[in-house]
Order: sequence, then C-alpha cells, then structure tokens
Amino acid sequence: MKSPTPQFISLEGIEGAGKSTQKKALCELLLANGIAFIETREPGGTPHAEAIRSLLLDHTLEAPAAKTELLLMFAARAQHLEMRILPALADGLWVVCDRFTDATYAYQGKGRALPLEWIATLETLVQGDLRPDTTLIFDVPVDVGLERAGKRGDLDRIELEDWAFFDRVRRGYRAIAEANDRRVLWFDASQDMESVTDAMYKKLMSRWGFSCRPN
Ligand code: Z5A
Repeated sequence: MKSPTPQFISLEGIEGAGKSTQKKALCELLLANGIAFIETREPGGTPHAEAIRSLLLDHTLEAPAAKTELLLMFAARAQHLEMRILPALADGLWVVCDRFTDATYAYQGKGRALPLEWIATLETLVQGDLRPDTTLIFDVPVDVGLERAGKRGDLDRIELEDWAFFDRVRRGYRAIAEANDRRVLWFDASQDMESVTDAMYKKLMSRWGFSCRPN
C-alpha cells in the first residue's frame, strides 16, 4: 500500500557521491508508481535562495567566515521551506530535495567544526519539528568522490576544500546515519551506477510498498 501522506525525501553525500545521478533514478521510480512530486535542492530552490546559493559558492569573493556560511545556509533554507517545501507538502506533493539540514551538520558542523548545538538551535528556529521522512546517504571514499567531481571540472568554492575536510564531512554523515537508523538509508555508492540504483529501488519499494520499477 502506498504511503498515505506526502513524503519529504532528502539525498546526501560528499561531493561526487552520485546524489544527482540517483535523484534522477528516484524520480523515475516515483513517476512509475503514480506519485506527484517536486524536485528541488539546497542551498537554493527559490529565486531568493538560489541568489544566496550563488553567493555561497562563489570563489571569486572573499571566503565567508564559517558563521556567515552557516547563517546563509539557514537563511536560504528558511526561504525555501516557506515558499516551496511546505506549500508542496500541504498540496499533497512529495518533495525530493538534493541536500537538506544533514548537510549543515556534516559540512558546517564536522567540516568547519562549528558547534552542533548552534546548528540544532537554528534547525528548531527555521524548521520547527519538520525533518525529512526519508534521507538517502550515498557514501564513497573521499578519493573516489573527488575524482568523479574533478572530471566535471569547474569546481565551486566548497568543492575546492581539501581531502581532510571531505573526510570529516564523510564521518559526519556516518554519525548521522548511526543516530537516525529509521530515517536514514545508507548506500555504498562506490559501486557502479546501476548497482547503486538497484539497491536504492529495493529499499525504497519495500519501504513505500511500491510495486512498479521504471522500465
Ligand atoms: N552545502 C553545505 O555546506 N551545507 C548545507 O547545509 C548544504 C550544502 C545544503 C552544493 O551542493 C554545496 O553546498 C556542496 C555542499 C554545500 N558542496 N560541496 N561539496 P551540491 O549538492 O549542489 O554540490 P555537490 O555535492 O558538489 O554535488 P555534486 O558534485 O554534483 O555531487 P553528486 O550530485 O553527488 O554527484 P553526481 O553529479 O551525481 O555525479 C558526479 C559524477 O560522477 C558524474 O560525472 C556522474 O556521472 C559520476 N557518477 C555518479 N555516480 C557514479 C557511480 N556510481 N560510478 C561512477 N561514476 C558515477
């Protein structure tokens, strides 16, 4: 039986983990099962929030202080939630979001070493009780993620961080998965794309009671 309430789904991982690739496959699964949904991303998802994203990822400006980065992430999130995510859920649409607040815990909390209590306070302020219903974390060794992302070229400001930064972020995601085992589904994304998609379909079809796989 399909889940009666619209689901809020987030996808996470270090850069080059394959979130965007698997997000496409996830959307095909939803379509095949007759689910109406919106696709969005963070930071971004509305014109205002996309403007904040441009500021955040611009490597031609001076680097923002870690606190500035944190506050801008939540400023974009407040706008995105109010203008896009909450109205979609209220209309009965599922929401598929490339990154959400787990990224803040992993990148600003673990990567930049900002206190996790600050993030928790901002999370409550901006989101109240709202959390994703399902979070897919795609895990790859840092070398693999950086190599994949490097092939795309044109790296943004955060993508230019070093190996140790992404290793802290990766460990941050591991801690999130361990602390939230009902919400988080963990995938070994170092396998080929088809194998990762197959593992994702198996877990999600069982979780949501879906019967159709995309052709
Ligand atoms: N950020 C933050 O710091 N705090 C926050 O609160 C939030 C975000 C919300 C923008 O995110 C940045 O914002 C991000 C974190 C920060 N910076 N970093 N790093 P983004 O999601 O827009 O950017 P991204 O993480 O850099 O996305 P990405 O590099 O596009 O990664 P991806 O979506 O996971 O990968 P992909 O585009 O699907 O795949 C990358 C390449 O690998 C591509 O050529 C694929 O064809 C290939 N690929 C994918 N899967 C495979 C497999 N399985 N095998 C082989 N090759 C593969």
